[in-house]
Amino acid sequence: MSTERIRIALQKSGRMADDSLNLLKNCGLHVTRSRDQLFCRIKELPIDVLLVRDDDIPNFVSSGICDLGIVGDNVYSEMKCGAENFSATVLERLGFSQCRLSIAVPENGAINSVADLANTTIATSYPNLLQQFLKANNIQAKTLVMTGSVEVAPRLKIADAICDIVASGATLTANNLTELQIVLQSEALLIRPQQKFSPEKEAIINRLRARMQGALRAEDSKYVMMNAPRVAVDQITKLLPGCDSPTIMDLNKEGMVAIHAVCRESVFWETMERLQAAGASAILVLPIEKMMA
Ligand code: PRT
Ligand code: ZN
Repeated sequence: MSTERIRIALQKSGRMADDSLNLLKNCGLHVTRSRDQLFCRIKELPIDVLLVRDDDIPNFVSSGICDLGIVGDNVYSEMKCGAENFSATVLERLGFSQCRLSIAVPENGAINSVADLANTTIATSYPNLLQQFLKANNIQAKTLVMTGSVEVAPRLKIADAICDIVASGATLTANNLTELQIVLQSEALLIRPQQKFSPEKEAIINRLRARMQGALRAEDSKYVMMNAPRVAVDQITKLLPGCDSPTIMDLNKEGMVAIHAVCRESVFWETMERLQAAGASAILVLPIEKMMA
């Protein structure tokens, strides 16, 4: 019997922890853990989970301590940008933990464009990505590295601008800052080392990856059912988001059909209103639990 197992690094606690474990759960993998446990076994597939701080994940994967990792693009790209001999690559973009790394400046201040950043001081926890951005834009500016509370730097007059993670923008507003420029759009990534593993390990990784793709696809997809006059089928098909061939079945009523379709994008209330206006009735939108291509 094979003894090969793969090891995946996930954030132990924090903004990505629950969504990462949830993704594994949606892949049919259950991680049982007690508080403070750093290492867990998964029963369903030969996979072990290492729970660590997110900052450690890119290096753990790059150096081969772990075979896979789930980490924010912001953390991954910052490490990749700064480290020599960094060998972790992106296997899959996972869609959750969306945020952006942005340069922000005081509202109604002297900095109104990227060019105005010349000769300023910018506070950030992302010095490598910031320097890369400044270099690409031919701007000389000083970087002040801070590990937290970056948003208070302009108020303390220790920096003119900041380069930090923004999600809703509420933190910027609360600190009288306004977003000037997006440096990186971020989301959770599944990463792996560049070098190939044994065929056995590659097979486990491929299985997990296929399940993740299926789980992510199912999350965005909906099963839509409705009744409609047969003459409206073409128009209704065009209105269904991310769907090319619905199933059409005759109803026990002259000229009427049932339409069933898998929509690979969100179905909003506006879409349902348009379907109704096109003649559809009894419109049902159902979640899809699992999907395999
Ligand atoms: O302990 P550990 O080192 O593992 O975690 P951490 O404290 O370094 O990171 P954590 O848990 O805060 O975030 C993990 C990852 O979630 C980040 O690396 C991002 O990829 C992603 N993420 C998504 C965010 C946010 N949204 C977010 N809003 N990371 C940080 N923030 C912070 C941001 O720093 C700023 O202070 O939230 C504030 C801005 O939020 P808004 O909504 O006010 O704009
Ligand atoms: Zn961290």
